[in-house]
Amino acid sequence: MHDERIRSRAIAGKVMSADEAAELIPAQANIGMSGFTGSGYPKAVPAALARRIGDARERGEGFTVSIWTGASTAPELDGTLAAVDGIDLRMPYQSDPVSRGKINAGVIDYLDLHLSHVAQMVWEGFFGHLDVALIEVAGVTEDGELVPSTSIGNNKTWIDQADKVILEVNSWQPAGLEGMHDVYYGTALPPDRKPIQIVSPSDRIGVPYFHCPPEKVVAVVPTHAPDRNAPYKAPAEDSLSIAGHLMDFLAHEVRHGRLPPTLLPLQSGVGNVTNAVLTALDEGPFRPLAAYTEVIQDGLLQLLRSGTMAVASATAFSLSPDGMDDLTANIAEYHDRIVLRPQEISNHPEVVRRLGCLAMNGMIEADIYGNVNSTHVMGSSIQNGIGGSGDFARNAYISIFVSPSTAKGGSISAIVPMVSHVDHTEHDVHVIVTEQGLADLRGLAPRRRAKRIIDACSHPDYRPALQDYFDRAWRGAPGRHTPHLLDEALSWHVAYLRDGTMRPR
Ligand code: 0RQ
Repeated sequence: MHDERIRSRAIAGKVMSADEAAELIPAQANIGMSGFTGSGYPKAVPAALARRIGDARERGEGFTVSIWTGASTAPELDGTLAAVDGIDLRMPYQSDPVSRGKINAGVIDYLDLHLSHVAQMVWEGFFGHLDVALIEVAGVTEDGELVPSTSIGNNKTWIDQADKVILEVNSWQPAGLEGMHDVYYGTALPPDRKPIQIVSPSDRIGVPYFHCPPEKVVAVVPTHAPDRNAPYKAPAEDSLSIAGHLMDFLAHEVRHGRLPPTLLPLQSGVGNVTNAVLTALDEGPFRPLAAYTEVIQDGLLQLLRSGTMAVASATAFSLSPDGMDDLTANIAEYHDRIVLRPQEISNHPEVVRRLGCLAMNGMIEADIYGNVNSTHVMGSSIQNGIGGSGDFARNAYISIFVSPSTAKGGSISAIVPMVSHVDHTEHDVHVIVTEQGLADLRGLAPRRRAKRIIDACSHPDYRPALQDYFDRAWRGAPGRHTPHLLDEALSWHVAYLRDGTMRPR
């Protein structure tokens, strides 16, 4: 099996065990790893490295490493290394419960970055020198070209920048992935940048492989292991209501001539709510659709399967086990309708703006003026990170944020007087949707936005208190453009931390 995947003789000569490969990583190294939304991450060497760090710690010789990726990975990577306190700095996105806990405990430094910015910042040298690239690939060609796996993320940059490259060749990944990727080698720093020549989501501007000088490869570890592939939950009632409101909104925009009947290229965040929206689109009237997005989740694959969607561009898959079985079984049919790109291209602001993407992302909370918090719980604790939401929201044709109107069994309102952290400002947020309804904020000054959001999106249990806050702010604030009572604006969060609920007493 591995002989078929490792077709280069020079590379095949470097096969070794995960433990041997982990020994080649220097203490305190900066390591660029593959992996994006639970796909295409290395499955064996991170755990071997965690064992090595754990053993060294027992001898009193513990060390740490810094982990750079595309986005979130899996327990085998983030979880194992965080559990042995082996991570010094982590960037640019994670969603692992163990590493989240260590970040919030102050053990791991975390840099939460716009995903399209990462490669540029690494070229500029802000994070120091990249010592090792640890990359999962689906295979190596006769010429030593690397066949990317189920995510691309920042792999091209890691391979280019690192002193040495460790490859995991995963024979579990479908061989039919070969040719699906479009790795663009034309990016540069200003003033040498050229336009990104993508005018349609299906455009290919690169090559299907990563180039890597064979002498840079110091180890090759064969694996046969699945991606994280978490199952999606059956859509909850809230998700179905949100999807329904969005479908009505899109139909309204088509009727008013602001969107074509095929809509515009979709971007959708990951999660159960956005997956439910994609499912609703399959039953809707709009077709053929296209996606220019970050992640291909089950809902998007289903749209491609049914023919509702013609083509999808992304940087990674994020599939359930059923979704992965479908991709593997029908990969020949999907092959020419899916393009996986480096994340600085999948999320490129220039392309997102040109194509006019419809961006749909989840949020933690929004305030009555439309500022959105995607990342922090109660002001201080990171949940996941901004990911690509800002790359798309800031540049989208319509920027949409979705969430249930309450969290934690109703004890938290997702609509608050003032957000406890801002990721997307009122200027970047066009539409907010909860199960209660949809607020189209375009063209509305702050006072009218507040009325629209409170009336359409807030939960009835919290609506009177939000209206009361706004009314008193209107009367009592020092200015009436965006009136706030500063000694009260975050009192809902304070109440939750003190009493375990935001509910008015
Ligand atoms: O926590 O599981 O402990 O109960 O947040 O919330 O409702 O399951 O929703 O999975 O869609 O996640 C914003 C986090 C929403 C996500 C966020 C708690 C809630 C639960 C998850 P529990 P839900 P989702 C593409 C684009 C930023 C990155 C992004 C996200 C947990 O969408 O990370 O958009 N977005 N990337 O209980 C306290 C609130 C809360 C709250 C929810 N108001 N207060 N806790 N929660 N609202 C992908 C990439 O870029 C890679």
